[in-house]
Amino acid sequence: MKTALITGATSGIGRATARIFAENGIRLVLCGRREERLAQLQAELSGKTDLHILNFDVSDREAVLQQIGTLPEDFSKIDILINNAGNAHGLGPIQTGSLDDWDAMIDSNVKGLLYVSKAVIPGMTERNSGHIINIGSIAGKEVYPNGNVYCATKYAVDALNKAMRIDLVQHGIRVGAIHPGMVETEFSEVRFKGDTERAAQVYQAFTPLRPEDIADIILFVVTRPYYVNIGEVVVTPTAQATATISHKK
Ligand code: NDP
Ligand code: 8X3
Repeated sequence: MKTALITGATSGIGRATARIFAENGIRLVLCGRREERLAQLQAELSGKTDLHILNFDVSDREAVLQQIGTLPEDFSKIDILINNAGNAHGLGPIQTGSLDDWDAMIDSNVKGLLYVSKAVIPGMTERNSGHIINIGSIAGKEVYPNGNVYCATKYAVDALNKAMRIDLVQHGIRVGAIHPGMVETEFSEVRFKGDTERAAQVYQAFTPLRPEDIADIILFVVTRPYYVNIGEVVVTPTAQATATISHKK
């Protein structure tokens, strides 16, 4: 049985991935800050697979290293790492951007991804096996108006995904990124600081991706034969051609 560690498992893409992995008999280490959501997932999925929850903020490096470093033996050999935790905070021109929003995005999307990777990769290099999936974004392929710092963090994820692929190839570790366009999750609610009406408008007048669509792709990527490495997948709703060009009715 393989073991997967998923960050950001309490919502959206991470939660959908936890569910499909559980259905497919993958042992789970599920991470997030919202303890009650983790407990709910544990209750929902523990009949389907072995599951352990970790409650930490990915930007707290001591907590990341301590919690992943002291996993119970049954869960300590991570075969699959899903670096998913992250969010956008705000959408506006750089000249009026908030330093707190910038810190939050850089701390979770970039530094958090690095801290978790630092905690997991040594076990993989020791065993000369493993699979890392980094959740990037089309925002890491194309800068769009008002996206500035969020785009910069996702460009960093794209660069780190490529860097991991290069540095880890000698250890037989697979590395790949998924770069989604618009997926209807809590992403826009977080970006617009709880303004649910504005968040809902993002997904109106076209059919957005569902988190389950991304989870399906992740399952496909991690279930290929070991000699197959999928380096990156860019996936958008059919109605979205680029970050800024969508066909809305
Ligand atoms: P959600 O807001 O639904 O989920 C975000 C998840 O990340 C939550 O589980 C949240 O958990 C976790 N998270 C955020 N910050 C931290 C932190 N500092 N420490 C620990 N966990 C954290 O959004 P999505 O599912 O859409 O987002 C998942 C990933 O997908 C993100 O990296 C996002 O950038 C990316 N993405 C999303 C797209 C979209 O359109 N939705 C498109 C392209 C990429 P908790 O709050 O419990 O800690
Ligand atoms: C989330 C998708 O287009 O809002 O990364 O940047 S987008």
